[in-house]
Amino acid sequence: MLIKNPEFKISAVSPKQYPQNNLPQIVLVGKSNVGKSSFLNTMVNRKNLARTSSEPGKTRQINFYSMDNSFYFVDLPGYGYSKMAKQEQIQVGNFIEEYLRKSQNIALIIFLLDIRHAPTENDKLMYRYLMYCQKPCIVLCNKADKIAVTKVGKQVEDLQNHLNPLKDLLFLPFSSERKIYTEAVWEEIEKYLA
Ligand SMILES: Nc1nc2c(ncn2[C@@H]2O[C@H](COP(=O)(O)OP(=O)(O)OP(=O)(O)O)[C@@H](O)[C@H]2O)c(=O)[nH]1
Ligand SMILES: [Mg+2]
Repeated sequence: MLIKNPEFKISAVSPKQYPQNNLPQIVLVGKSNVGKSSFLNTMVNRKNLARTSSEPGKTRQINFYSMDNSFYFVDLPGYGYSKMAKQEQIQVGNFIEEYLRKSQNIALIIFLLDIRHAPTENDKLMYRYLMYCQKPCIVLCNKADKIAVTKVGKQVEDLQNHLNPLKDLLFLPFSSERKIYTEAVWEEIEKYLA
């Protein structure tokens, strides 16, 4: 899919700030620093639409980006950033939970993992929460450029065995650095927008 006009719309901290229309929302979920904001930039071919940082904890609110006024990408703050003040970690957790519970327009959740590491305790909690929410979900194993191309398939399989042994979710590799897996992800997204 070619997005002609990706636009930042609003940073929300409470449901009354969520866009008040029925456009579908594609939601980015994952631990801090896993590459959610970079994912968005990669998918729309922009360097700085969403702000990214090598320091975890860059995104602290719920950012809505309109894609040609036909759907939104929703960039959630990351969880599990241990250097963030406890109070703020709790607040971020509440934003995420409230959004997932209250938004009426979630078409697909894109759950990002780091391809190099086993899921963290927080990843497992998030996985269980997403299963409980029963919203459509796919899993991206990000930073695939950090491992040998020949190991990518096996690593994706291992992560799925670990988190989703029933194998009822789709797991795909991804890399914002290499930009070679974007087509497969767009194909999936398009299914959920149809
Ligand atoms: N090598 C590599 N680095 C990546 C990839 N995706 C993201 N990064 C880097 O990882 C760091 C974090 O990326 P962000 O996109 O800011 O991560 P985030 O998930 O939005 O983080 P929070 O906003 O803190 O939740 C940045 O330094 C990115 O350049 C990738 O696919 N490969
Ligand atoms: Mg971010």
